[in-house]
Amino acid sequence: MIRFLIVTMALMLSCLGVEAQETPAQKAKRMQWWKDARFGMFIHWGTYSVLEGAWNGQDRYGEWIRDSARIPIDDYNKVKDKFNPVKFNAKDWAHMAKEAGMRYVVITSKHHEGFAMFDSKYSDYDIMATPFKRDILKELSNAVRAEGLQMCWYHSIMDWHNPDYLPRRPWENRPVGDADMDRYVKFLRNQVTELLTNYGPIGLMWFDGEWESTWNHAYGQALYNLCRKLQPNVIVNNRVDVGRGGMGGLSDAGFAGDYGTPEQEVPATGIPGVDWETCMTMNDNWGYNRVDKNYKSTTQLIQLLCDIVSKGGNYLLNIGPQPNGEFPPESVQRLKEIGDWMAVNGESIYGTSPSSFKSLPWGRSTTKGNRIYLQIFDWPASGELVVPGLGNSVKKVKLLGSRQSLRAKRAGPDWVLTLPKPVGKRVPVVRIDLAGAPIIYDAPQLKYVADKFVSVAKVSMDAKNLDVHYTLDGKTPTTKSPKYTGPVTVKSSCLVKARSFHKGKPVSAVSMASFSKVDPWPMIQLRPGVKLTPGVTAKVYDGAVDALPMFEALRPESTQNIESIRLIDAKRENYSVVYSGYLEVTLDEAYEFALQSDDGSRLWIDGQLVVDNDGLHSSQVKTGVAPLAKGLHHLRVEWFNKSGGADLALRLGVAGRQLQPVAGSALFRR
Ligand code: H79
Repeated sequence: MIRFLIVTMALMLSCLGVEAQETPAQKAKRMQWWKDARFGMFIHWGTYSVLEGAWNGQDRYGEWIRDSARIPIDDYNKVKDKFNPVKFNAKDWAHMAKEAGMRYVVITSKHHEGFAMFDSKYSDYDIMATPFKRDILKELSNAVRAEGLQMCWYHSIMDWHNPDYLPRRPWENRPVGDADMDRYVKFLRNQVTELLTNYGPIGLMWFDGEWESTWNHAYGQALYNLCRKLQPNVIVNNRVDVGRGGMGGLSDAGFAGDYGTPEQEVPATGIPGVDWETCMTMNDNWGYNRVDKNYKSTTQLIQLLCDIVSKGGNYLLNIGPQPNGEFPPESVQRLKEIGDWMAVNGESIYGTSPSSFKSLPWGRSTTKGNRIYLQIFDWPASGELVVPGLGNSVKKVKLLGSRQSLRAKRAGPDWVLTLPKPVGKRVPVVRIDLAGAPIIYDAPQLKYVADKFVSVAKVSMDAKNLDVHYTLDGKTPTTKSPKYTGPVTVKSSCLVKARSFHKGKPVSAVSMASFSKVDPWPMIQLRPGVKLTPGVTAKVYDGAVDALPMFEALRPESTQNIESIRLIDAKRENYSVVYSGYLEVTLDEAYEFALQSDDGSRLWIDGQLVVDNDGLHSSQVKTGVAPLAKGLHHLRVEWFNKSGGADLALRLGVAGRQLQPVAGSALFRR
């Protein structure tokens, strides 16, 4: 059987603000302090911290303890009576953030448990109801501002305390009673108003817990607007609205929110024009857990900061303070060590633009005007550091924290720097002053939908401002090879090679991709007499799952006929559907399929997996390609919804051309 390469790629999602009143230049100005800051402190502190991650003999819980340990509300309500952090000193915290090189502090004004860490007149479940009775947010905002940093709030939309909030946790037998989500939203807006009125200028609002089914775009847009109305310069993250696609954290266009929020992960590459901030724990929990000693090393944390900033993102690094009001000693030590590094190397972080290089084998890079910074993760044993494909002349090279200039010599398209003996520091940084803005000799980027084709494949080649020459016969491109002017059509199996040239000289590595012409999967021959009717069959299965189950082992609750691949019930939770039938295609071609779903889904054609979009996530598109002969093919789409929003759509087109929704007229069932 032909093994067919499946090309799946997450659709590029852009995260654009939707405020029509604001021009891109005005938004850029509002975002400027945050873009320059690059590094912030997250603080998860609340009633859960008192429990230190332990309940009923289990000690692996974090800030989700009320839910994960299934603590009844009456028991959990008593936890706040033990909140008495006598060693809390806002000035110490603010000073540690400042000394670590952080430029903003985001603290939980309210986490999912619903407890307000401030004096709220709209709730008795607040700091004034604890033995501590001090407005922590007031003390912290004053101290943070005194250090010259921006004070910011994390505020959970999801609320496990307020009786009006819906849904209840699935395991709870707390009656719904006369719960009223609209009334909850009023309460939420009242608290947000307090936070943006009583505590001076706030840098940003970090919402979370927006993924439950009760939150929607109208609420999200209105909450965003409220924040901007109360403080026109405030920045609001994208979790205010429902446009986020999974933990990757970026939003689709048309949703409110100023930036994307990848959680515990760093995007593979930067995304030009999209602002984002990776939030991350130092160990395995956001809230304090007394047995969690799985801390990342200081070097790892610095490398993560460099990686994120080199891709154009911000790093929001979390602390889970102890019940006594002190940061865990492991965190204090890491903050101090990061601060020592930032004091010397911070200029390679603050106010920088992303790396000019696509990738560097030994570390990361950032850019500032005519300067590039090189953050060295792997010190070369030879003492010679190759800076690949750098076209400029070099004016000056310096290791930050030392006075001496370093030697640089040109080696073809590269520069080679002579480093001093290993300096034994964490992540040394080299600064290069160039004669002009960086010119990088990148190998051409080859773009195509699939490397297996039926009739032709189209390849585009991009090397920014450099010339590209290419070959289709496996030879290394020279200036005599064809020059790239537009998409190249490949008609038979071959190896494509391309290289960038500058002023008639090869200046980059050779990029390559091999393409194969394949036989399309044969059409299905129906036995004589078999009659087809339009539409597909949908088998519906009840039950909560986190990923697509083995449907063969399950019994459907019902089987229905439906005219196309679409949602059967947008409101229902905890169910799965398998759609099956035949798809008719009109050409012998490689077809591209785009499967969009919330939560997970998969597409099978003729028994082969073509698109895998499984897992718990909000609406997300994945694509795949299948070579199909003209005629009928078996089609099967599996889909499930756990909770929250629901979505399903299938689009199709000849690979490389525009995709269209799969029409009911192309679908058949027996
Ligand atoms: O406050 C910390 C965590 O307690 C909180 N966010 C950080 C900053 C957090 N809450 N939940 N989670 C993290 C994980 C939740 C994941 C999921 Fe979903 C919610 C999986 C399915 C629904 C978000 C939406 C990710 C995929 C879809």
